[in-house]
Amino acid sequence: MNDAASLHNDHFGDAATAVVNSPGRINLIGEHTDYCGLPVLPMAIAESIQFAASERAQPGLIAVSTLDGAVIDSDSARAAPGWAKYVLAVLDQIQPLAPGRGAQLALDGDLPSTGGLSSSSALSVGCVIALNEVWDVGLDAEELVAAAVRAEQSAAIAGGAMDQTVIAFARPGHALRIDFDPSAHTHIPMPESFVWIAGYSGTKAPKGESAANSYNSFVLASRAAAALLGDAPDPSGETAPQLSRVRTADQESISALPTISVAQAAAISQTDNLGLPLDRQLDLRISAEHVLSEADRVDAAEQAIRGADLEEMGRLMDASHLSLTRYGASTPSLDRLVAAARNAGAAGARLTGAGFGGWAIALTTEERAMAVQAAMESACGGPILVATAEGGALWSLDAR
Ligand code: NG1
Repeated sequence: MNDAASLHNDHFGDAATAVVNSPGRINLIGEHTDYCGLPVLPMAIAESIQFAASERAQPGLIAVSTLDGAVIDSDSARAAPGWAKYVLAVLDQIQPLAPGRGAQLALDGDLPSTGGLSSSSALSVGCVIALNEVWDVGLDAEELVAAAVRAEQSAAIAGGAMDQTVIAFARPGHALRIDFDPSAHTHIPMPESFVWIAGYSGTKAPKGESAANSYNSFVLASRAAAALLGDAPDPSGETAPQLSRVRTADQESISALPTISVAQAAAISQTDNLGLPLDRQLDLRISAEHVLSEADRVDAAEQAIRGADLEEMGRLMDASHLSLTRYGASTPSLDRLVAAARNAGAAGARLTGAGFGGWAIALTTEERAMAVQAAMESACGGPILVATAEGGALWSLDAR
């Protein structure tokens, strides 16, 4: 029995009827592209959050976690901080589909909640799947992911769907290329010669808090850039302009994109200002240059991984990090971590996830792995982990 199942037994006095393992992820390449409808290339990792759940007679949800010993009761915990916010946001999505039903949930895990490894999405996806099982709601895989995305968007930032998708659908030994426009999932075998090291920069990436503005600025800038490059806003306001629809824009038009205020960007894209200060300035040229070049790097990276071309993959990661630094997503400690990995002989290194703190990844070989880990640890103090490609939360259900 895993620790979540034992906790469920101990705390609620009966056995769980649903057990889900929801992993974290590293994104290998394709950063800040998902909310533009452009591809990403992440993989699920071994570090995860486990859920053990069962039905209870009273409506609502009681959740208990070994992570901090907290007990959350949906009747009284609306202002609860941290992980509870995501669990309650999921409840808001699923409870209307199962009116009057109640659930009890125990959580355990070893996934760091420091930003960059997707602990919030591991929570959301695992919780959606657990409630879907316990209440027999009948959501299919795509609907489960969509519910988790909506829950997180309501709890934190106007994010894309990369994290929830890979956490749900990943297969062991494979990275997952995710296309959004049109939607497609491609499982790409990970070469045995590739060793992935992830290191913490020492600074949290609080996207639900201070970094939310930075992230949402990127989202709004990309929408306005797409509108100016020719993707006309939808008059109903239902879908925002997306850079995926102007992927072939010429360099001259991209170079001519202006710097404008949030108020202007919202007007041009005919979308919400995403809670940003109206006079904040957005550089649309830098936005489009990063996003469109990063999408090309995803295509090239898929080929490099398929061909087990470590040097080429490393080169693409270095280029991605440079572009993200210009975009405004990196920090001095992420840059230190990346430089330390490269100096120790990594083929390439880059920040992973939204940035603003959190984690960086390096690609290396078995022979150099120890040296790269040691260098990353001495640059920022750790923790450092060797990231392996694991199965996603839906795979964990099927593998039972
Ligand atoms: P992280 O930093 O792992 O939460 C966020 C978004 C992704 C994606 C990346 C940047 C959420 C839940 N996650 O990832 O969709 O936009 O930033 O590539 O919003």
